[in-house]
Amino acid sequence: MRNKILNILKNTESYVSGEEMSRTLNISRAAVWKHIKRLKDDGYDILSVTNKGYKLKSIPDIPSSDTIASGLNTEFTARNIKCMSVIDSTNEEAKRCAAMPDGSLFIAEVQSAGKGRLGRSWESPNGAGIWMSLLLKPDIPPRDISQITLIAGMAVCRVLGNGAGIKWPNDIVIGSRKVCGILTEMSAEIDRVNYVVCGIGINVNTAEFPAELQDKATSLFIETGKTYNRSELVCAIMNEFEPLYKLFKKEGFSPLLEEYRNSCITIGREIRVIYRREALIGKAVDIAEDGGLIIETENGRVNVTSGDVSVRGIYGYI
Ligand code: BT5
Repeated sequence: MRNKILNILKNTESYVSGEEMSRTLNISRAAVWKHIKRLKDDGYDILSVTNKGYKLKSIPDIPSSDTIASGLNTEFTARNIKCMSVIDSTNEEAKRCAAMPDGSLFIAEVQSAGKGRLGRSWESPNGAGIWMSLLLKPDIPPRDISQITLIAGMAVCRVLGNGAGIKWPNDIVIGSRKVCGILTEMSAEIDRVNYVVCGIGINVNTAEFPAELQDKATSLFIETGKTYNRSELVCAIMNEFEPLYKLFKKEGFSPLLEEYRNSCITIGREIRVIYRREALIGKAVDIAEDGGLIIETENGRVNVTSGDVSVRGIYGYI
């Protein structure tokens, strides 16, 4: 019921009366008032004016199930949300809760042991960013799972808009600095996926990074001078992710290739990549049908399906 009230308030520019809401939702005016009071207690700034009714002024920045759910238009993505104030890593929590339904979302205000790839750590300061993980149970072969990272990147990139680009496979960058990292993990048998956890970390309102990250990392706040409502961003990303993911499950990565190529800043650049324990140097020329990065090297073209890529001119690689 709270979500329904919130939806009405969000979708009404001016005031909406208690009477109108009680009629629409078929509950008493006292019940409407109680829900409004609870929303206010949770940090929603709601104006109440006699003879006019209620008007939503702002929603709290701390992502909660309510603030996220009220803006979703998904079928199953983020329909179950676990919001936490502190956790080691939302990816770890999603794994511990792997019995929860497909599409469950885990989100935390702060991570005490945020993880990057290959045992690296992910700086996740309190309240400054979006630290979240999606639990997914796709019926696709394990070899295609890495493409979920690409899809999550596309969803984030669409929401962040012009200026943001994807550094293949898992970084979103603005200019030459990283604003978002994605870590996809899975539990699988040889030919069957049990579950996938797609972790997304976005620096949103971070004002300053530790010295070792200052040249490599950026935030939306640093780039634009504005602060952003994290719940709204989470919603928007979930709403973009689901149709991309559904299409991918049905038809594979090919229908998404064109958009991925257009968003990928790696193409056309000199790169260095460690692939199958070998260092390859060359020029990234395209994205393959399977989402791999095609590199033109001295010895011909190579399709790299996973790897740690350094792009000349980005994060200090010169
Ligand atoms: C990644 O790894 O970029 C994946 C990051 C995934 C983070 C999310 S947050 C929610 C979920 N729960 C988790 O525990 N993780 C996921 P990688 O490509 O390995 O990049 C890691 C490197 O990025 C580090 O070694 C640092 O150099 C740099 N780094 C660390 N924290 C950063 C930050 N907040 N912003 C930008 N760069 C950062």
